Amino acid sequence: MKEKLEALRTQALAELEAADTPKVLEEFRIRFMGKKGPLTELLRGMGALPAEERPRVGQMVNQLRAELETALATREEAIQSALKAARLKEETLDVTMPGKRAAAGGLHPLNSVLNNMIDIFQSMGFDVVDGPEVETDYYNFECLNVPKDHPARDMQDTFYIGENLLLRTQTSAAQIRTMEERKPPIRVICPGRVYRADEVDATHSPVFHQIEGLVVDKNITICDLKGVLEQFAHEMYGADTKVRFRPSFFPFTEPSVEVDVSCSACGGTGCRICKGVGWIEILGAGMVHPRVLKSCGIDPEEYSGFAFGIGLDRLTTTRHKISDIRLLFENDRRFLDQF
Ligand code: 2NM
Repeated sequence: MKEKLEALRTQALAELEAADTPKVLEEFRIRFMGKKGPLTELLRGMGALPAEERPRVGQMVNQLRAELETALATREEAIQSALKAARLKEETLDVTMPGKRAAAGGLHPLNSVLNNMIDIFQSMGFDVVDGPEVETDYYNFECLNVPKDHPARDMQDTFYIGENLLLRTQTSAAQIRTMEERKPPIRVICPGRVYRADEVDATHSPVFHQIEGLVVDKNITICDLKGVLEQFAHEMYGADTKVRFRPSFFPFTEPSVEVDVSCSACGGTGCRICKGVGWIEILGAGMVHPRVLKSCGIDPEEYSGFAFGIGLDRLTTTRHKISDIRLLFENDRRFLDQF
């Protein structure tokens, strides 16, 4: 009997030693200490023993049970503290690690060039005005002296939304409204998105950007136009940039001009960027047609004015050496992050 107990003790202690998870430990408890375990069985089998041996054997069994219970508790504690240590190690936070920096956004290249232009015109006393992108035929064409049969009004050039509604093809409408609302002197620029039903390629997009400007006052002449636009070109492209005015035609101005600057890439000798001519066209302008002034309630006998329109997109692509205008509209972070 004593040997049997001794063997049981050795086996139990060995199993306890090997137990390394709470689950294995619980299995051990049920198997050895439970109602169907060997200890209970031994006590139950004591009836077969001679009466004088029973107290001693009972004592030995109870002693073993007590010993195993202590060993079990000790083992349980050891397993729990090992688990806790492992968890603490895993959850360790190294507060000295460098942090992850949040990426700061930047201005879209169109906006940085636009801001640059706005600064230049504001320093010459221009206000910035705004207008809707959906316009009426009246504000987009009629009021600007664009005749009914003018090719610009063709469905193929203009996105019509309805009989009289369209996506503006220029920002002039905002200036017309300004003339209707304010008394001269007027000095405004109007930057914004405009739309034309162009075929899309590397240099054409159906949506692009314009800044149009307007000055109306007494005694405004083409000399004011030249002075303002030369100043703009010099601030935009550098003081030694040459500027030339070529006669042109627009229905809303008379006379009309187109303005070129000497190519900043080659200095005017001719290169790939200026297609060998040494000049780059940057804007169209002219003296506001008397009929346009009259349509807006301004007396052309008392006042005169000049207006201009500058394309923002080509200016941005040449300044940043961007090869394809479509890149400006795709909002690909790999492209935008370069600015
Ligand atoms: C251009 C060229 C010439 C222009 C005219 C007007 C308005 F509203 F005053 F009549 N705004 N902008 C104008 C004149 C625009 O773009 C190439």
